[in-house]
Amino acid sequence: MKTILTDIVSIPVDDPIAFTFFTGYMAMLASAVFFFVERGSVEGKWKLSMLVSGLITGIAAVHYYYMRDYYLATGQTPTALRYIDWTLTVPLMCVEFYLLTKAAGAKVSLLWKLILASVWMLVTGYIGEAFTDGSTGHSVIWGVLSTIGYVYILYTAWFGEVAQLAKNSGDAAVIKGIKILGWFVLVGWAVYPIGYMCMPGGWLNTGLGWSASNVDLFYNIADAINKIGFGLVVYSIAVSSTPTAKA
Ligand SMILES: *C/C=C(C)/C=C/C=C(C)/C=C/C1=C(C)CCCC1(C)C
Repeated sequence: MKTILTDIVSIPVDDPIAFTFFTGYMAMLASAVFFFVERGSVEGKWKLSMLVSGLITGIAAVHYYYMRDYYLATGQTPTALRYIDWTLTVPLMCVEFYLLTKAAGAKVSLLWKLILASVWMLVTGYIGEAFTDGSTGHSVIWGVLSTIGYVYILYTAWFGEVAQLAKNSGDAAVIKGIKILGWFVLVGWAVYPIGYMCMPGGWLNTGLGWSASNVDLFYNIADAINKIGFGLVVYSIAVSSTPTAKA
């Protein structure tokens, strides 16, 4: 893909969306470097989890690099790039849940169920956004269908297999870590549907008059919190159960 116009187009100082695209990019890149490097200081069984944290933020950094350009050059929401990024990174977050509970007996079937639910959530959300006719009906139908996938992941993390396995692990760091990740899914992930509802025809757009430009603002803030936050939780679990690691 060709880099679009970064050198020519300037950042308007009063544009918070452009600001979050740039800071989001740098934060993702810095986090990826951090997770890749720190991978070397944790115990062997946590190295794969740390690698996945680095991949999540690294993949996001590359997409932010392009989304930033796209937004500056066109002023439009980079919907396709956004969903390509999520389609790679959200399943990787499911992999984190799987890896953390693997020692307690998590089966590959759990991983597939979570991945399937996340793909469902994202494909329906993409249809809702990319193929909108600007009507509330379209936005609501696809938003509700998407939410089914979200609730499934939420339920699994809080009450389902993931929660059960964490409890069975008997590892205090894992129990606490899964609890915190559950909060990320409940609160941090809930920011995305708020952004979604700002699109033309969305409830917050038609109901409260929130501008469609808020979509990217919510998504950018949520991405930084969730992707980097998830990685840091995994890192703290790894460090607290690695006797020699210095945090
Ligand atoms: C790193 C990216 C993450 C964690 C993305 C998460 C995205 C969601 C939880 C999106 C959820 C949506 C709904 C629950 C309904 C409306 C459509 C979506 C796709 C925005």
